[in-house]
Amino acid sequence: MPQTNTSILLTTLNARYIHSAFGLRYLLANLGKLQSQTTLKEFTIHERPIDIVEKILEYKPKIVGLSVYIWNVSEIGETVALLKQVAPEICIILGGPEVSHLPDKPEVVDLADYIIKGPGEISFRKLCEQILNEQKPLNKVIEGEAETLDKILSDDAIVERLQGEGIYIARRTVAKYREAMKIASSVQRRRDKALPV
Ligand code: B12
Repeated sequence: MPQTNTSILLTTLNARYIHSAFGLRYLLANLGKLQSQTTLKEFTIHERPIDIVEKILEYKPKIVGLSVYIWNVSEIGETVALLKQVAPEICIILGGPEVSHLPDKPEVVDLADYIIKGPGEISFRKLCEQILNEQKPLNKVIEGEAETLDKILSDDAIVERLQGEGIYIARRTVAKYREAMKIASSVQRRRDKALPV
């Protein structure tokens, strides 16, 4: 039975059932508080669009996020066209390499509500929060924000991030593992970065 509290459904059509979509898992891992109302469901390009749409509708999602790659672009186009016919109120967000290099855009882009180009981890969460809070952005194409690698997180910040995902651990536990991995404190790491090379 599909999970009933699914506001967001993350999905794609893999080329074979043995493949799994890593990109969707990255998005799910970065959804923070929205994770509990999100379901990840994968299909393959060998299933009929009508069957896929029927299964998607069973979740009653408000938002459907689809990963578009070269191997599924036409099947996703058929699926989205059908989904928009039967449930136009569902907000369709597309991402993935095949929709990241506009203006060389596939037809499915015209059917979708939003396109996130490039990395989706931060931008997908922000867009879902806006849509669910009835503050839909006006621009359809959103440039994906990249998580900067030079962002130095303190132990407290790591505790907070994990709490957002429902994992409760003490700051001293984070410190213990950080030290065991021979990673310096955030203060020291910031100092090291500030030093001229
Ligand atoms: C691992 C991998 C595979 C694996 C697994 C694929 C799978 N289904 O997961 C295997 C080996 C099976 C594979 C095979 C093929 N692959 Co491949 N593969 C990759 C590789 C190296 C990494 C993909 C990955 O996991 N990246 C990490 C994730 C996190 O990144 P991502 O998928 O791009 O997702 C991010 C964004 O795109 C975006 N995003 C993704 N989905 C969504 C959805 C929404 C709603 C939003 C908002 C954002 C979003 O956010 C994600 C996080 O930032 C990439 C190259 C690369 N460096 O990315 C090529 C790549 C995806 N493969 C490619 C190709 C062409 C193929 C093949 C067709 C090759 C062939 N000729 O056989 C086959 C067929 C795939 C299949 N499913 O049958 C191309 C796709 C080009 C395109 N325009 O779609 C890529 C980009 C390589 C390239 N530069 O040409 N591949």
